[in-house]
Amino acid sequence: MITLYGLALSSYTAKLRIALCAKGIDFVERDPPGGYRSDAWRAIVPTGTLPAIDHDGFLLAESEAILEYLEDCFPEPSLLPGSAQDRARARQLARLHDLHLEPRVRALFPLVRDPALRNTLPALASALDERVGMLERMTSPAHPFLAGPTLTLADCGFAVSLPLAALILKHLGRTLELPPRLLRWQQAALEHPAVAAGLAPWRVATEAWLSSAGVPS
Ligand SMILES: N[C@@H](CCC(=O)N[C@@H](CS)C(=O)NCC(=O)O)C(=O)O
Repeated sequence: MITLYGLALSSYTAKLRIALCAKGIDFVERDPPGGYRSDAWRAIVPTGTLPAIDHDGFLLAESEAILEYLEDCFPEPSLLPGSAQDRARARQLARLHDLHLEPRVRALFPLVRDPALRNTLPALASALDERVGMLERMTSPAHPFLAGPTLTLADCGFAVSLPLAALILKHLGRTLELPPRLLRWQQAALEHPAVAAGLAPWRVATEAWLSSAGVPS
């Protein structure tokens, strides 16, 4: 049995939930024991981050390590393409998400609650646009998904972070402009049943977070 420790509002939990749904793996979802960022949770997972999984007593954190572990334990359906080159490219894109794009989305979080920081929005939005442009250039026009004709682990993080960026920017009165290949990708990704299921609790929690922050002045 797999327990997914995470929270509805957590982007990386949603990334992993999408992968679990895509692989058709049965799982139960629980809040982290003791709560987010608690000492009790850090005693279980030293990084204190979400998500983590418990697979029959084996505990693992870090979403990429978890995705690779799930791929090893539950190879079908695979979330990696067939050739060594294509698999490497999928992993490269997944790292691009975690290391280069998601932090630029996360940098917008403080602006949601603190109007005093809104003067930093143009610089933060253009830093994000730069990373979106990088992703567009790394995406093939030949396929609807980022690393091939089907959903792979390369898609799971972006399928959360790009809609999140769009929602936050909209809340702050701006629009996330996606270039053509990413627009086509977004449509394919959001229509994928695993993405829809994986994002459902995250979307409710994110919309509640943004509306509780009030309308920015
Ligand atoms: N590299 C980690 C990042 C996970 C992460 O940053 N999760 C956020 C929630 S979405 C978190 O736990 N933040 C709390 C913290 O960093 O203390 C992964 O891929 O799992």
